Amino acid sequence: MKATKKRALITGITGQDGAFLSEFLLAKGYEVHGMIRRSSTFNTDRIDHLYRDPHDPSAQLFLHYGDLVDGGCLRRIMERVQPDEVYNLGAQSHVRVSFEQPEYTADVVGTGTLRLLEAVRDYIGVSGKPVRTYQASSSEMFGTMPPPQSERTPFYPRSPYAVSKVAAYYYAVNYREAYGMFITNGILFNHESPRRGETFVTRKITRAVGRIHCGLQDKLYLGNLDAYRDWGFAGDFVEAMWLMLQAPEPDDFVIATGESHSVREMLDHAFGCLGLDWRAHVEIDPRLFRPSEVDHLRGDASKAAKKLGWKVNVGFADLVRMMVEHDLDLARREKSLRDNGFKVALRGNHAQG
Ligand code: NAP
Ligand code: G4F
Repeated sequence: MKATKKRALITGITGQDGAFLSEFLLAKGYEVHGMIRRSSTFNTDRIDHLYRDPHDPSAQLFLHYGDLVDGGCLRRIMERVQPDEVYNLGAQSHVRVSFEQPEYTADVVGTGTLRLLEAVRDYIGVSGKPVRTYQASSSEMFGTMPPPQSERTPFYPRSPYAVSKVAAYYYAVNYREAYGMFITNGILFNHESPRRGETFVTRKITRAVGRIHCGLQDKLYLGNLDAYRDWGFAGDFVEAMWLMLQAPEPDDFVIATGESHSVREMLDHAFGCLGLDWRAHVEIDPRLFRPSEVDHLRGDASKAAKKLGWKVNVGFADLVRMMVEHDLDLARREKSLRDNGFKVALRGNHAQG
């Protein structure tokens, strides 16, 4: 390892944000280390284009097996990587799934953050290195509080996921105050991209649009169409994570576009991109409703604009178009496979996401 390069450790590197952040940090000249979970199928699709064999002298991305439920491995990874910056993005991040798996979600999202902070604290203790940590907090923590939500808005979480994120948020605040550690909470509102997991509503919709256009699918089953979200572009949001760790002091920042749209409006835009009418294809499946919903998220990111110089580059209409175009291309490739006799699985509805 070259001593001159800044070294970052990312948990959740195989997720949407992990992939964008890795690209961003590699472009800035960082040596990037990611923690990945052992899986029976490969789970590195989003970062495969960045990976080189570690024997290759030009390799700058290194992967380590680990899990936020395993404190021992977190300590070993800290000692092996000796990072300057830690980005804690790992999570069971699906709100509805958290109602099905509340204990597991709490273990990974809440206690997992505590385990990581303990590993960072101990590593700082032995090394004296002033490691900076980013905690992936969420606008879900605001729950029922009316928009616009800012750093001053109280939390009212509405799901096991959100409650666990609130716990993680306060672990981060407490470790910052108790031990003087540089830990920053990024309270990020929904951010999307063509790399978004296919059971989150935006991607579920744009995947369906592409497949409906190509004749691979006819129906799209959704839950609550009346929820409003502040949807931004993930590529813009990872820059904010990095900016937070370059600030002179640790703090908490809301990151959002300041504009919200309903799921219904998202349908209008996405189906409209290809001249389709969603009303002919969308059906409501009550199993996709949540036991308690978050009705309206719209963030006020003026503190991040002022203190970090962060701003939105990709607006809602461009984001939706980017995702539809990507998923149309994907559907065309699926169709070509199907036309040549291959079976194409329409995943996404397997477990009612
Ligand atoms: P994502 O695509 O669902 O990725 C989650 C990552 O966490 C994946 O790499 C996943 O690994 C990993 N992970 C899951 N369980 C883990 C465990 N037990 N130990 C270690 N890693 C584990 O999520 P994302 O959209 O990139 O979001 C990144 C972070 O920001 C998450 O903490 C999320 O809760 C938070 N957040 C997201 C948004 C948003 O709108 N995207 C907004 C606010 C906050 P596998 O690939 O192996 O599953
Ligand atoms: O896309 P969603 O699943 O995202 P949600 O619940 O807002 O959570 C995402 O953003 C959070 C930040 O605010 C992150 F912390 C979290 O990790 C995740 O990335 O659902 C958005 C809205 C909800 O109101 C949901 O009820 O869409 C509604 N919806 C309607 N039908 C649906 C569906 N959501 C999903 N996933 N699937 C549906 O069929």
